[in-house]
Amino acid sequence: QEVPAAWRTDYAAVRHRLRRRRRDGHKGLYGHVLVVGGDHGTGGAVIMAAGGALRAGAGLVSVVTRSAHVSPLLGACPEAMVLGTEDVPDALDRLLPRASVVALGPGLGTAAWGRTLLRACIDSGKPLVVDADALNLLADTPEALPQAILTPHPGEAGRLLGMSTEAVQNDRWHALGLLCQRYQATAILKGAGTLIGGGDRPPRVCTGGNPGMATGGTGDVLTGICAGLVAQGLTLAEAAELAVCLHAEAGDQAAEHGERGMVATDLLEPLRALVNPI
Ligand code: NPW
Ligand code: AMP
Ligand code: MG
Repeated sequence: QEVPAAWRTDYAAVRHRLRRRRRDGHKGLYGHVLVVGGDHGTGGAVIMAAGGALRAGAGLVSVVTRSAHVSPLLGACPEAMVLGTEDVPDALDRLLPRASVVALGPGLGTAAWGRTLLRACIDSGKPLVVDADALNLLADTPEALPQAILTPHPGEAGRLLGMSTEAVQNDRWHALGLLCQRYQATAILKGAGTLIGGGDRPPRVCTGGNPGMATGGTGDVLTGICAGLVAQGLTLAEAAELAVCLHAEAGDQAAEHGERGMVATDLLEPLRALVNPI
């Protein structure tokens, strides 16, 4: 499909938006990301989202997850604060008021545990980055989420729109428009040539990224980056575009060592330099 040049975006086009930090900056200035997810079997997803948020420059990152995942998470990511829902039943009530933004969905599952957490996060009125199983739950009972960035891959987009993955892929621009319209949200339609829409701005297509990124967890890292940028004060639409471009460029730098065998956490190291352009 022919795309106007002005709709194309990549890291080179958006890096100027990453200003240097002020000399007297402190962690309270850079926002608090709350990551919510990690049901049994998918605890790694919250570790990767927390890593993405920290590497994007969030001032503080907290996680609410299953208690079984608290120790492994702290081992992998000691910078994060974490509460387990079995140890601390009011974990979410304690952390939500302190959050600037919630990264909701990585590994959340679609059972009652995840559904209850999803409802509380939506009802909090906080800005949300809605991904993975939170999208699958939202697809069951759609509602408008004007304070949210939705980050579906084509399979999740199909569930959100009540159409097949193939139908989404056959007209990705149309699917993007439907996502923004139906959910009144900012939307990122992932995949080769990720699309970004919403927020009264023209849509964008990111020309970066590579098939090395087709590996479990890269989407969870993107969710963390989006939330980390919202925490630092970007609008949802600005954060969505910048996060997609940073993520794709990190993927391209990681792929310099080879696409096959790349893993999601390989994106975290290059991100460090990318969020600090000179
Ligand atoms: P198909 O087969 O073509 O119809 P699911 P998930 C489609 C967590 N994770 N182009 C494709 O559909 C997540 O956070 C935890 C075209 C594919 O089969 C979630 O909570 C990890 N189609 C949960 O697991 C690491 C595409 O979607 C289907 C496409 C389930 O998430 C992994 C798969 O999607 C994972 O992140 C594309 N570019 N991309 C961990 N270590 O803890 C996707 N599809 O069924 O929604 O499952 O994405 O794996
Ligand atoms: P998820 O399926 O949620 O783990 O997300 C996968 C991430 O990797 C998304 O950001 C995709 O855009 C990206 N990705 C996967 N495959 C490709 C590809 N072939 N080219 C560019 N990006 C890709
Ligand atoms: Mg995903």
